[in-house]
Parts: sequence; structure tokens; C-alpha cells
Amino acid sequence: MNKPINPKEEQMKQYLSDNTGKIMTTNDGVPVFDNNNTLRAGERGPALQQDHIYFDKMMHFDRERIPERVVHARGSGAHGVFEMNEDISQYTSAKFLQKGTKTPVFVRFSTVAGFKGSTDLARDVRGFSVKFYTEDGNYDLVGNNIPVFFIQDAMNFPDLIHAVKPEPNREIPQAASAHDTFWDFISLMPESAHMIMWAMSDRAIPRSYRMMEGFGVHTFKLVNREGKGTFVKFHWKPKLGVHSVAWNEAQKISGFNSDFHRQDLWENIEAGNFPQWDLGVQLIPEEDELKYSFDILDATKLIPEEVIPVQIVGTMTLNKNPENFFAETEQVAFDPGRVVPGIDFSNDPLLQGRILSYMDTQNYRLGGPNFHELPINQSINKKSNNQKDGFGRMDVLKGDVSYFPNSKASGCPYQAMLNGEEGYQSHKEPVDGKKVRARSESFADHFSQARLFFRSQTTAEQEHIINAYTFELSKVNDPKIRERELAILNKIDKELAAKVGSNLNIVPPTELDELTLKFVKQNHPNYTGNLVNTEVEKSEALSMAVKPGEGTLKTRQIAFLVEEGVSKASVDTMKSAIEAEGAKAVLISGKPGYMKFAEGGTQNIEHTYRTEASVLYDAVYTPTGQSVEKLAQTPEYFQFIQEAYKHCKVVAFADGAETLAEKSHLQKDEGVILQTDNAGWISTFVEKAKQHRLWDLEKSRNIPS
Ligand code: HDE
Repeated sequence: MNKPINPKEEQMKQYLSDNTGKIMTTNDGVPVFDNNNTLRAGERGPALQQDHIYFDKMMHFDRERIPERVVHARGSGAHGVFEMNEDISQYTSAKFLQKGTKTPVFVRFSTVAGFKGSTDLARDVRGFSVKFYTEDGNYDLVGNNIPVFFIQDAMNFPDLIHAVKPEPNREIPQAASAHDTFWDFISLMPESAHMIMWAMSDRAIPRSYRMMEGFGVHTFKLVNREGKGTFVKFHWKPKLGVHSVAWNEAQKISGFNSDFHRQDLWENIEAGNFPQWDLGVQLIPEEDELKYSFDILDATKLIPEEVIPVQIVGTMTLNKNPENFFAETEQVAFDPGRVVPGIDFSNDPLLQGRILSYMDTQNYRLGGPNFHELPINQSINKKSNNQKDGFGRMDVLKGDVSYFPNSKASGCPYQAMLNGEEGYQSHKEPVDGKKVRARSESFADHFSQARLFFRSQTTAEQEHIINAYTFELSKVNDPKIRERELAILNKIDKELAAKVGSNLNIVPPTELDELTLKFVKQNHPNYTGNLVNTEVEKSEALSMAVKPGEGTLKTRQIAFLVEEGVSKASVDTMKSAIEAEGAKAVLISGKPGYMKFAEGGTQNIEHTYRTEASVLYDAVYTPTGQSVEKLAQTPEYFQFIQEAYKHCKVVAFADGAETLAEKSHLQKDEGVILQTDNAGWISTFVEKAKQHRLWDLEKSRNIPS
């Protein structure tokens, strides 16, 4: 079958360049005779100022960097397509949201706090930005992998970011929230309590970009042909499920492979394992705007899926890696202010603030107002207007007219309204109010949804949250800050506060700190800190725990620990079983190069203990053979097994290799699969590994290693 034409891909093609078979030239096309030597007065003499070839090269090199994004500097992108599968035309006239429409997209995932070269596995929110190249121009859904945000008003954003970024005097720590300034700010801003609970959960350390949910976060508006508005929340649901790693794993992955997420995304797309997400919407009729225990304009709140179900309406597939990281992933300019007919903003004060910031930052970062002409940012619906000039202008507009109205160009480009055509029209929402700098009273509850989130987690997930607070606050040096945060936790859940408090040797205060209250009361003079009744007490959708029958082994990496003399049959039986489930077997040994099988024949080993660690794999298998004896003498083998076990992974041992399980001091449990135990051991291994991690075993697996 022919690949369907992707208009964005076609557009990008004209910009692709390739140096194969070409003579080297300067940027002006002058052929370069010698690319090794600067022009000198004599072989041992001084350089000459007339060396235009050298200056051409060095002038460009000296300007190769552009300012990194002030937040979300570290990221990875991919091209894809969004297909709308359901009919929601009664709510929106947006062309790309009409059933059957296919729209090219470019997606960029990112961390927030770290610099461009920081580790992928930092504890952090992940950005989830989608640029839809629609028939009606570009629509950017610039969201996160967490459905709420730290603050309610854009005015606080620079302060939040200054607090989380490295401290200004010594520029430490990199890509980490575990330091005084961040928690100082957070403990004085109880409105961050809900978001912080998510950030302390495993959502902030995903297994893969491909296994994260995405959220538009704010409430937006859909607008239909008749001009009627409906509030909407956007959700991306990954087909591979939502999964995370353990914090101890994350820290080690950062050392072994700080490009873990970037590489995982790239390699899977190259291998044809195209990641997919379903687009879901929660629709809220305008009449219901004020119906809930929270304000739908408050970005620190979510709408539980049990209250308004998420309707799945379309699917996004990422199917192509960028050709060039800088030209595409670095230069892509997202902007929540880019909306298309059929979509409008809500009055969420955080969203309203974002509309200015992104355009402004792109102008600075990409060097002027023509960043929309960069290939990755160009709309497929070609622009036509009277804007002209500016840095880096690329199009060459013909003629003498660049104003409107005009008669000389027959009034072109014309406005849609003059010709009875549809253009972008804002939702005609009535607005009437005094000019104020004030926070709505309906934004005053800060803790109820934080409690809802905590109480919706499984015991193992709650344990991880408790440990994360403990870790972060242990890195805070000022005891007052720790105590202030404990007072907030105590408002949310007494047990949570008691456990974190006991880990930190603090008795959680029963009331909010005086300084915190002073700040809160600036916005809400009658603030009590009392919780409200949330619509539901628990929301299953907020937990990441894999439900029975839900898991998959697709695209997972399984480590096979082998040595010379390993049984090929023992390797192959397991290999074909996991490959049938879409997983990949990676053979790891003490040394690289050709390794002999017991049955004869060799295999090239590309991965060794020097470069690999268990934290880079999802499950571990030890095949049988003469290799078992060698493994028993290999300390790196035991470290690998024990670490995988501690991180609640499934480990399997073929007949004859079970002695290695004993020597590793593993306690036998449902995640330790021995061939000697049962005939169906391979399918048990596969089924258990599909659950991702066996977090419930974490306490019993706490062996010394
Ligand atoms: Fe951003 N944010 N943000 N943000 N944000 C940026 O834009 C900003 C917020 C998000 O992959 C910047 O191009 C303000 C919420 C993502 O290129 C900047 C406020 C959410 C990305 C900016 C917020 C986000 C950014 C930095 C408070 C989730 C990466 C560079 C009002 C819904 C986009 C840039 C990419 C990037 C400002 C809050 C998500 C400075 C002022 C809430 C995914 O413009």
C-alpha cells in the first residue's frame, strides 16, 4: 500500500539538503580549495586578515547556539499524524476535529527545570507539546504529563521558575527541585499543594515518553458553527499504558544513560514501534461552569474522570524522527496562543498569561518576528498578509502593495468576512467587570484535590510519594522550610504528614505557618484552610497501577545475562516467547565480541556490564549452560540481578541457573520465576513482566546488596 501523502512532510522535503557528492563551498557558494589551513604570510608566518574563507567558517561557528528555552530546555521531538475518529461537530467547527480528518503533527516532550544538556530522568514535570498543522493554520496544544499546575496566576510564574532553577549564587543544583529555594517558595504557596503531590509521585519519573499521559491542563473552549461554546479539557492516553521507574532507578539511569528517554523515543520510531496516544475530551456545558466544588478556570484543579468521563475521539501516531535536531526540535516554536477556528481560550488566568509569554519568548529565542517562516514552524495553509521585513525574512513578496485596504492589489489579501468566508472568530462570551488585581474566592481551596490524589493511590504508590517528600525535604537545609511544608501536608492527610515527619524527625505542626498564612491571606482574606467535599473520594484514573489484563510487553527491553558456553536453545526459547509479545532481548556479557554457544556457533555481543546496568531494562533472564559457572564468579552479574530484584522487576532463571537465584540472596516470590518450578514458567514470566513492575513486593524485596 502506498504511504498516504503527508502535506507537512512534503513541505519539509523542499528544505532537506544533502552534501553527498558535492564540492565544499563557502556560504556564498565559493568552492573551497583547502579546508585545513588558514591563510598565512609564509608557512611559519602570521595569519592574514583577508582570509575570507576562514572568516566565513568561523563567523558561522561563533553563532551556532541560540538561547536555550528558559524552561523546558531539555527535550526531544518527533513527527506524526493525528486522526480524528469520532464526530464532535456539534461542539466544534475546528476542521482538524472533524471525523476522518488526518492532520500532520510535530510533538516535543521535555523536562522543565534542567538545562539543555541535563538528564532525562530528573524528578520533574514533563512537557507534552503538540503542533497540529491544520488546514486552518497551526494549532498548538502545549501541555504537560500532569493535569494541574503549581500556581493559579501567571504573575507568579517567573518566581516559581527562579525558585526551582539552580540557585543564582552558585548555580547548583542542576535539574532538581530538592533544594532550599524551591521548597521555600512551595511552602509559602499552598496553592501548589496539589501539583506538588503529583510531582512527588512516580508521574515525575516516567519509564518512557511513550508511556506518559498528556494533558492540556487548562480548560479551553470548543466553539461550534453556530457560535455556541462548550468548555473542554484535553487528555492524551498512551496505548502502551502509563508507567514510571523507581526513584532509585531514575538516579542511576541518569548516570548510565542521561539520554534514556531521548534514545528510547528515537530508537522505537526507527524500529517502527510507532508510539500512539488517544485524544480524549472532557466536555463541560457552559451552563455547568459554576457547578463544581472547584473552579474550572483554576489550573490547580482537575475534573475527576468519574465526574466527567473522558471521551476518546482520535488517535495520534508518531512515525518519523526529525532529520535534524536543531532545525526541527530546537527551532520549533510552540505557543498556546495559536488557536484555530473552532477553539478558543477560557479565562483561566494562567492560560491568559501564557498567551503573551510564548510569542514573546520565541521572538527573543529565535531572533525576531519571522520565526514562523522556519520550515518546522510553517503552516501548511500558507500565510498571506501585509507584514513585511524583520530579521531573517525568507519569503520574497512580489509587488508594491503591503497595506490594507488597498485598491492597487484589488483589496488582496482580503478579509474572510468581506467574502462571506469563515475566518477565526472569538467566542462571543459576555464580559463585564471592574479592572482588578484579585484572586477569585472560588480559587481558595488548595488541599482537597491534593488529598483526593493521595487517597486515590495504591499503598505502594503512596509509599513512593512519602519517600519522595522525604528525599526532597532531606536535601533542604533550613529546618523552618521543612516544618512549613509539613504543616501543609498535615492539612492534606495526617498519615502522610506523620510518616514524612517521622522520617525527618519533625512533629508535623497542626496549623499553617504564620508567614504562609500571611501570603495566602493577601489573596483570600477569609482563608481558613478548611477542605471542601470533593465530588468523589477516590478516583481510580489518578493511579498508575496496572489493572489485571491491562499490561503489555510491547517494546520492552529484556536483559539476557550470558557468558561463553550458554545454551543457545535456552536463549532462543525465551527470546521467541518475548519477541512474540513485541519485546526485545538484549544479550549482556562480561566482554564484547563473539561469544560461543554450548551447541556451537557464535553471537556478537554488543552490550557488557561496563556500559549496561539493570536499571536500563524491564526484566531479566538467566539462561542455562556452562555460562552458569562463569556467572557465579562474576560480581557484576549479582549486582545486576539484585538491583533488578530490588526495583521490583521480574527475574527468570532457566533450569540449572536457579542456583544463581539462591546465590543472589533472592527471596522466592511471584516475580522470581524458576524453570524448575513449573512447566508454564515462560508464560508466567511474560504475564508478570507485562505488569511493568511488581511494586507491592517492594518491602519484602528489601534485601542487602
Ligand atoms: Fe510554559 N513556557 N509557561 N507551561 N511550557 C514555555 O516557551 C510559561 C505552563 C510548557 O516543547 C516557554 O518556548 C508561562 C503550563 C511546555 O518547546 C515560556 C506560564 C504548562 C513548554 C513559557 C507557563 C506549560 C513550555 C519557554 C505561566 C502546561 C515547552 C520556552 C503562565 C499546560 C514547549 C518556550 C516546547 C515552555 C511560559 C506555564 C507547558 C517561557 C508564563 C501551565 C510543554 O514561554
